[in-house]
Parts: sequence; structure tokens; C-alpha cells
Amino acid sequence: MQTYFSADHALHAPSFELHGGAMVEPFERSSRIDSVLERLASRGFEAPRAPGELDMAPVRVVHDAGYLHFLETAWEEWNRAGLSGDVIANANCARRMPAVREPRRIDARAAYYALAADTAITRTTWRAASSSAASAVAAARHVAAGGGSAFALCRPPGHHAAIDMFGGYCFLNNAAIAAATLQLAGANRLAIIDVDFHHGNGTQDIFYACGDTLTLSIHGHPDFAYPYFSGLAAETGVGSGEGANANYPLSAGTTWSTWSRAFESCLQRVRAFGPDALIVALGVDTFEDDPISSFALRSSDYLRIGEQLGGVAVPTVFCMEGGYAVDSVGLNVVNVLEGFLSERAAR
Ligand code: OKP
Ligand code: ZN
Repeated sequence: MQTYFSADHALHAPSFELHGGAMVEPFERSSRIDSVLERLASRGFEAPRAPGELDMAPVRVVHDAGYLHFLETAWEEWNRAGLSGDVIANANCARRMPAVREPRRIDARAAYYALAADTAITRTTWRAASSSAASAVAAARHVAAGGGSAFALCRPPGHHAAIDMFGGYCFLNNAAIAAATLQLAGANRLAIIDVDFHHGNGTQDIFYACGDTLTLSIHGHPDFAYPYFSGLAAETGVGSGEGANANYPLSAGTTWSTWSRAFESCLQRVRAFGPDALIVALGVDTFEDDPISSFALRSSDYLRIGEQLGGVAVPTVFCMEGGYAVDSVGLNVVNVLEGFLSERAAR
């Protein structure tokens, strides 16, 4: 399977993350990617290809224009305003505060566009985020051209990024941008399965009113899991998107026996929907040793995930999302890809 990957991911390296009221080393760090690259190489995968410049056309389909302008210019403006650190929101639009217009001050605009204070924008974050999205575009084009499957080794991740919000370590919604790329190349119906431990709130937001794109997410219940305010099973879509979103919120401690039942239900929905292509938001923070999550999948379970995805038999784009147990991220991700390829080869 062809991997698309940009070394520019390393340009996103904030110096700390606010976690439990303390400043800690960010969990979303560049060594996560090294773990995947090493494992891809040692298991004989094709050498990753660099994606080249990001084509903004599919990005503009997914995200709000004002939001994109903010992402590109936020750090410069923050710096010009004399603010000394990186861009971090210290306010948000909360209950009964009508966010009727984009404010002018850069600190207020950060508050307007942020969904959480867990995500910093540094001087070079835009370059990293756009290179991540470029990998998603390249992988989607590979599949649109008949490649069968491709892996976008995206960093920073994307699934929390909404139409006009960043947070949860995400800036551009790579999986949604892959979907838009496939649609611009002629695909009509798409399915996105999000297996990351956290609810894919951004992807849900982007396609919530869209009946052509089925969005499915298996994740920790918002009672205990980030992002806390979305991901219930009652969220099923609106308007012509009604019925094209499904959430599977599961308990802390979930192991394969429960997780795999939810996954089987997702796969049935995908088959019934009959998409032209499938996009997998591939987070492996469901792993038992993940430092910020609380499911209990084992490394061998990821082989099964891949095999079952391979059984769907539609062109498939994998987009890397979370997974913070750095020593095991590569093994778990590559297990999914190997399981997928072995099932595809058997057909
Ligand atoms: C991104 B992805 C404070 C809690 C914030 C954010 C988790 C984002 C996960 N440290 N945690 O879905 O893997
Ligand atoms: Zn996650």
C-alpha cells in the first residue's frame, strides 16, 4: 500500500500542552510519526511519497473561508499584537453568548475559532497542518485513480477540526478533505469510519446535513471522554443528512468483544449504504496502553480491524488520527494496514 507523508509535520511542535491544570510535554508529538515510519519500513511497505503543495480546492469545500484565513495568519497577527507565546485561546463562546460575528482582536478571534485550549498554533503550524492535509489529498487521488487503497500518514490529526473550529490537536479535517477530493474526482457516495478513541466531532459537523456522506464514529462516551459535548447515539444528522451519521459511544475499559460488535454494525451500515469509496479515520488510541484514553484493545486486535475493513471491498483511504503510546503506535497502525492487505489479497 502506498503511503503519503510529509516531513513538514515536524514544523508543528508546540512547547507544552495544558493538561490537568499543568503544562506538560504535548502528547501529540512528532515521534509518533517516527514510530509509524519505522514500522512501515521494517514490514516492507513501499517508501512513503511526499505529497507536494496542498491544493486548496477540496479544503475550501470543507472549511469556512474566514477560518482558513485565521489559521494561515493567526500566529503572525498574534506576534504583531505583542503577544509573546503561541496562539492559545483563553476564552470560548459558551452558553447564551451569541457568537454573531468574527471579532477583530486576534486573541478574541482565537477564542472564536477554538473549541478547546488544548491546541496551540505556532509560527509554523500552518505549514505542518497544510502538509498533513496534502497527504490526505494525495492518498485520495491515488485511490480515485484506481489505486485501490492508500495511507495518508497525517500529522497533525484532523477529525476534531470542524467547519470553522480547531482543537483536539486538529486544524484541518484531513479525512473530510480526502472525501472532498474524491467527490471532486467524481465519486458520489462516501463513507467515513472513525475508529479513533475520541468522537470525530469535526467530521460529524462537516457532513451533518449531507446525505451523500455516511459518517460513523466509535468512541469513548462523552460522559467521560473528550470532546465531552458530542458523540451521543441520538446525533443522527439533520435535513437530507438525517440517518447518515451514527455514533457508537462505549464505556471506559471497552475491550475487543464489545468494540468489535460496534465495528461490525458500522461495517453493515457501510455495506447497506453502498459507497463509491471508504475513508478510515485511523486512530489507534483505543490501545490498552494509550496514555490519554481508556479503551483496552490489544495490538493483535488491529489486524482484525484491518481484515474486516479489507472485506468491505471498496476503494479505501486511511488517514492517520490519534494514538499516543509512541512505542506501539507504529505496530498498531501497520497491523491495521497489513490485516487490510491480507484480506484484499485473499479475494
Ligand atoms: C485527539 B485525537 C487536555 C485534554 C485534551 C485532547 C485529546 C485530543 C485527542 N490535555 N485532550 O482524537 O486523538
Ligand atoms: Zn483520539
